[in-house]
This record gives sequence, structure tokens and C-alpha cells, in this order.
Amino acid sequence: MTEITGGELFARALQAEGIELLFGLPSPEADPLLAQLEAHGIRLVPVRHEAAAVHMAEGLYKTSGKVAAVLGNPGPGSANLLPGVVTALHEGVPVLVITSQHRLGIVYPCPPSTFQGQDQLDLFRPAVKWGGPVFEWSRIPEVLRLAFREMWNGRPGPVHVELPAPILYATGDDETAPVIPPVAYRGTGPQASDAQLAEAAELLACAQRPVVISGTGVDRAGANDALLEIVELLGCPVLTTMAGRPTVPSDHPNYVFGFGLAGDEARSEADVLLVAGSRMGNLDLPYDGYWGDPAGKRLIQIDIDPRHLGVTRPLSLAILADARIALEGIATRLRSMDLPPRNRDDLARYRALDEEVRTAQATPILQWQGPGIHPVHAIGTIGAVFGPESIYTVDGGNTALWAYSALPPTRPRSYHSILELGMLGTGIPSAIGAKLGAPDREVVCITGDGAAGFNVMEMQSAARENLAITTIVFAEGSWTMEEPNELALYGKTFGTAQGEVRWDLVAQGLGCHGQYVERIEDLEPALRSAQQHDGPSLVCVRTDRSANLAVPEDMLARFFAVYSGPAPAGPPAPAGPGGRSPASTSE
Ligand SMILES: Cc1ncc(C[n+]2csc(CCOP(=O)(O)OP(=O)(O)O)c2C)c(N)n1
Ligand SMILES: [Mg+2]
Repeated sequence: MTEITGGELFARALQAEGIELLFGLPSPEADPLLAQLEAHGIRLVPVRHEAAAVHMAEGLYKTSGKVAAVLGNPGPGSANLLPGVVTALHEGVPVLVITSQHRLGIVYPCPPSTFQGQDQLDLFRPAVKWGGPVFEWSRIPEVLRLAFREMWNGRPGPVHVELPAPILYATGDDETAPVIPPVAYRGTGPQASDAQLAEAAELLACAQRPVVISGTGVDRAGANDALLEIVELLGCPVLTTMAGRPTVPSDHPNYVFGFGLAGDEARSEADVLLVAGSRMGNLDLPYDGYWGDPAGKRLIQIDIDPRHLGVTRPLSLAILADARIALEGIATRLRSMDLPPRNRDDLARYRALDEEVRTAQATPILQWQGPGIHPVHAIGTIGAVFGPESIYTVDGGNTALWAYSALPPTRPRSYHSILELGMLGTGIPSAIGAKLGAPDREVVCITGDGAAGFNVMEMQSAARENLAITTIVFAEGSWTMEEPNELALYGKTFGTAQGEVRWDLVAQGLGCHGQYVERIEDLEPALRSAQQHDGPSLVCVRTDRSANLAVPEDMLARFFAVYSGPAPAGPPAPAGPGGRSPASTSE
């Protein structure tokens, strides 16, 4: 028998779950836990804002698949976690959210006299998959098991444990509260039946025009190789969902860009579609105008969560399964069928159309001449310096759209966007989490200047932790993405001008290497110097305001269609950006 504190017991349970990082701020209510972290192989990474703590956990998970814990003090620190937690819920990011609490007698229920009194269970309920309190010392391991079981049930996401100080300070006999490893209480994800895999393989093998669509779940499941093997065996086009950009490198010979005419044509002409790891949510424009008439088509969907199946498009075959295991099963069956090589005319036609549209869009951009810097020219230079092997976190409005189309193809788990919730401010902390998850790789954050402002203070966290990330702020001085609607409807902008900020000087004040670039020819040397700096760097690029605004019409129209929904059959929508109703647009 050994008498240990609740803090030590909690740390043991975290260690058993493989937690290596805890992002958050110290407070007396959590000290018995914090005092035990190091002894249990867990690194405490303090932050400048608790929401950023959750975004760091997001970057860590998206890069490495590792789960972190985050911590807030009773009241304000826990409340500050919330934007990050909501983002994690939308992004499908598993994270253990720990909120400290005062002695329970003054909180549940909470009289008006209570300092920092807040019913945090109630506050967090809609933002997490599951939440529960630890009200007894001996139940610490069990409550954490409850939390982790729910974290991995269906689509992963945040779970919440409310941890009152007296429980952590209390001591008890460790033999009365054994900690057991995950394999002793959790199963692995759902698996497809043989019959389902055989049916999927049969449908795909017999299709005239099969198309494979890859969503973020493919990255999360590590199913990238299996997915590409299916594509190669079928000789068919592969598209990604909007958020699934990193799941398939865009230089793959079967790749077709999903958000242009070629992607629309491929989806519409397909007789069998295989969608893996995607909810086919609104971002993917799951409307007949972009996907074709569902009649005469067979749609196979593979997803880890039953709540994602057939939500926006009717299915012929719904497979509830871990994407990697299911895709490997389909690949094995297709391999054994010895399929004849497919005529590649359709694929060549889609790719030629893709090329034509992209060239038409790119030509005016490439020919664009100063006085300032065009965001695409800057992204071209960033891509050339950091290349396809780096990890990119992309944040902002139009800046993010430019980066999406102009960055090089990336490796799996190596392009982190804010596409599921659209939470600005995730880029910098997510880059920090990514660097902690992959210390040997280069990590680059490309961010709009609006987005940068939310969490730029975390550059100091990077400096303190000596994390060599490079943040590049596109500083045209505007919340540009909000301008087209204002201009289209009112002929002027309001509330979008930010004023001029020298982000490089801010970074220097935070202990980082900071550089300022006004001419495109100075960007490459600045990036190389950032790359060589042993610590975090920030490059402030004075991009051109009108160039940043001039996103190609088709790209903008698609983005607005996300909000306005399927084009109504009948009279045309009121004039607005992309010809769609702008009234319903609000990111
Ligand atoms: C936290 C948050 N607040 C507001 C918005 C709405 N919004 C979406 S894009 C955008 C403008 C972003 O500006 P910036 O980061 O500078 O990128 P730019 O469009 O200028 O390239 C805003 C305000 C949001 N998505 N997230
Ligand atoms: Mg901006």
C-alpha cells in the first residue's frame, strides 16, 4: 500500500492513456497534478491564452495522432478554453479538457456570493462529446476511462473532466484505485463485414466511371496508402473534400481538383462514387449542381461515425468502419480481381479541363505587377523555400483561400486548415502543436493579419519552448474576406480596415526573429534566414490589399454557395458575390 495524492493518481491515469503534453496555465487548485507531471513523463506547456492551448492540442493531433490534455483554472481560465474546445468538436479533434474547480460546497449549486463560481459542467456541455466530474478520490481512474471511451466513440472529439481541488489534494491507498491500460477497457473502431467489403469492391470493379473522394478521416485513420492503392487499381480519378486537401498529394497522376469544373464533371459523370472519411458537409457543396443527379449513381460511404452516413447524399452502401481497415479490405479484394487497365480518356479529359481552368485563373495573377506583393506570388516563394515536405498550418480568410490553391502538394497530416469551424486564430498555436508532434520537420504557419491577431502572443510560448516554427503574416491591413459582400451590396467597406501593424516588431518583442518584407524579391532571403534561425521566426509580408481581395470569381462563388445552399430552381438569386444571394453569408 502506498498513500498517494489525487494529483499523482490523476497523473498515473494520464500516463496510462499515453498523454505526453498538457497545455494550460498553473493554478493552486491543480498544483498536486502539475507537481507530478514530470515524474509521469508529461510536459507542461504554459500558454498565453487557454483557447490557444486547445489549438496546440489540435496541431499536435492532426500532425501525429497524439492526444493531449488541456487545463483551465476555476472560472476564467476554464471559460477561456471554450473557443478552442468548440473548434476541436467541429474539427473532430480528441482532447482531454480538464477544468479545475473550487471546493464543491461553494459551486454546486452556485450562490451569488461565490468568487469565480461557475457551473462548468453546464457551461461545457454543448461544446464536448462527454463531460463529467470527479467527486471521489478513488474514482479518478474510472472517470478518466469514461472520458476516454467517449472520446473515441464514433468521430473523435473533446471530452471534459471537472476536477475539484480537494480531490487532487486528498490522499488514498493506491491499491484501492488501480490504473489499467486502454487495451484493458477499450475496443478498436467498428469494422466492415466481409459482405460489405465484397459488395464495395464489386461495385467499383464493375463501374464504368468510378470516382474516389477522400476526406479528412483518411488522414486521421492513416488510410492514405490504401485509398491510393484503390485509385491506382481502378485507374480512376481521385478528388479530395475541401478539408481533405492533405489526404492526397495534388501531383498524383489521378488527382483532379474537386472545386472547379473538372471536379464537378468527374462527380456528375461518375456511376459509382466511393467517399471515405467525409461527412459530405456543406463545405463540399453536396448539391446536385456540383455532384450530379443521384439517380443512376451508386454512392458508397465509409465513416467511423454512424451519424455521418447518408446525411447529405443518398447512399447505396453505408459502411460503418475505421477507414484504414475498410479501404485495405477493398484494396485486397480489388487486387485479387486482376482488373484490366482502364481506358484513361475520362481522367485525361478531367485533368485537361482542370489545367485549362487553372491556367485561365492563374494567368492574370502571374502577370500581376506591384506596387505591393500579390499573396499568390508570396505563397509561390514560400512553397519554393519550404517545399512539399514541410507541415503547413493555414489561417485567415482570403489568405487561406490563396494558400489552399497555391501551396505545393503536401504529405499526409501536413496541411492544417480551419475549414471545419472556420475559427480564425488557430494557425499559430496549431503550428506550435505540430512542431511538438514532429520536432524534426519544418513547420510553417501562413496567416492573414486578422487571424494572426488572435493568438500572436503564442509566438512567445514558441520562443520560451525554443520551437523553430516560421509564421508568415500576410499584412495587407484588412479583414479582406468580409469586403466582397459589403462592396457588392453597399458599394463601400465598413469595419474591415485594421490599420497597419508591424507584426515583425511584435514578434521581436516576444523574443522571436522578426523580419519585414515589402518587395517580393526580398521574401526568399527573409524566408531562408527564418528557416535557418534556431527558434521561432515571424515574417511580416506587406501584401497588396486589392490583390488580396481579387479572389477568382469561381472560387468565391463556390465559397458563397456553401452558405446560400443549392441554387434554387426558378428566378435567379439577387446579385451578389458570385451571383448568389449574399444575405445569408456570414462565416
Ligand atoms: C474567430 C472568428 N471571427 C470572425 C470570423 C469571420 N471571418 C472569416 S474570414 C474573416 C477575415 C479574415 O481576415 P484575415 O485573417 O486578415 O484574412 P484576409 O481575408 O484578410 O486574407 C473574418 C472576420 C471567423 N471566421 N472567426
Ligand atoms: Mg487580412
